Amino acid sequence: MTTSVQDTNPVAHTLDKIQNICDKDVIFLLGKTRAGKSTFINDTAGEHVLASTASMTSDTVAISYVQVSFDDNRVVNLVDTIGFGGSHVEHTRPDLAAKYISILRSSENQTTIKVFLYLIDINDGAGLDHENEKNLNFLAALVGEGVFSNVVFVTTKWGSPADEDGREVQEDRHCKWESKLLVKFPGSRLIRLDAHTSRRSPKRLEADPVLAAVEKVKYRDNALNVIRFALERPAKQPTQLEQELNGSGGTDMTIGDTSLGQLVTQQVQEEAQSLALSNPDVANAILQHEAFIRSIPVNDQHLVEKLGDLAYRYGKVVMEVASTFVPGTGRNTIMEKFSEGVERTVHQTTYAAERGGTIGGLVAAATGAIDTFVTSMQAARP
Ligand SMILES: Nc1nc2c(ncn2[C@@H]2O[C@H](COP(=O)(O)OP(=O)(O)OP(=O)(O)O)[C@@H](O)[C@H]2O)c(=O)[nH]1
Ligand SMILES: [Mg+2]
Repeated sequence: MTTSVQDTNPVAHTLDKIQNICDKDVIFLLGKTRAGKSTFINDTAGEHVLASTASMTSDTVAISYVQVSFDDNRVVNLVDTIGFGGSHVEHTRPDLAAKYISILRSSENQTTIKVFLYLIDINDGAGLDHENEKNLNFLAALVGEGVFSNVVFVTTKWGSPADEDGREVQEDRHCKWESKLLVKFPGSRLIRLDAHTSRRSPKRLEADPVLAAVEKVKYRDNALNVIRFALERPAKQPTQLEQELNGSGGTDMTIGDTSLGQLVTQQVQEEAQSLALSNPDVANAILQHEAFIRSIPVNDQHLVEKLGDLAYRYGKVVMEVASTFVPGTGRNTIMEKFSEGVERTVHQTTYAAERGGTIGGLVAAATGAIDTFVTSMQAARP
């Protein structure tokens, strides 16, 4: 079915509480950083509403949603999440767990999310390596077995059918994912995005507006096919995390008491153990960071602010360790740039918070933190 681009321009809003958006079908997009989540939502919206570039750092720094209408009167809320494995200090697994908790707490036993789309870059040769396994375990602890039938895995970034050799490698990888995922997540489904039409390069599209318009409609159709498929999954059910948070014992829980929190503790401890010999300072920093987050009560009204503060302290330790690899005065330059960046970010955050409230402040804080990290590290270049 070919669909025309919708009339009203969609906008991205930061997602604060899930109950604000579950009057419509909610689709959560998850996956490794650069898997194509934001691009998928932009394609569906027919507009560039979310940041997405080819840069090596993760583009998405806040969990946000975009409302999209299609097929005349169908409306969905698409939630863009922060990719697993992103470079930003607020993207550690404990931070991500805490962010999901702050969004899903107090959903008052409503069933809130229709489908989880988990995007996988078909060119990611790592397959089910340890890192991917950890991400999938995170997904499993978040949704719980009872909701596996509402999980749809989507392979993205398929190449042109004309490139037969390339496609063969991709097909082979798709089969491998299929055999593993359907065993690990019984009841889930695996589908392809764009199995027959590969994307043209952004440069080519920029140079040829006619081709760009044709391609835009095609990308939207490809994404909408996935959405139509997703909406046909069984009726929505509360995730394991929501059941824990909003059940009778939920009010007294800390983040570490949830199943997701427990998994993350275990994952961080393993990570710290493997770093203990080569990098004891970083190992200690990640353990301390996780321990702080684990102890925060799930209903803490200042949860989001606390995460920002912890990310700063954690970022500082990581920056100090990173700077020790830089000889002589370069090290001091990095820490000077870091302090400058933090000061600038605090100013910008206060300014944004006065005008845009907590959400405005958080976005400014996250953006400032990335900028600080990048400018500090660049300062070390000779
Ligand atoms: N060839 C091709 N490139 C894609 C596709 N989807 C996304 N990309 C490119 O992949 C890069 C990353 O895409 P994003 O949509 O930003 O990825 P993301 O999953 O939102 O990443 P984070 O925000 O870091 O978690 C961008 O350069 C996109 O243009 C696709 O289907 N095909
Ligand atoms: Mg993104």
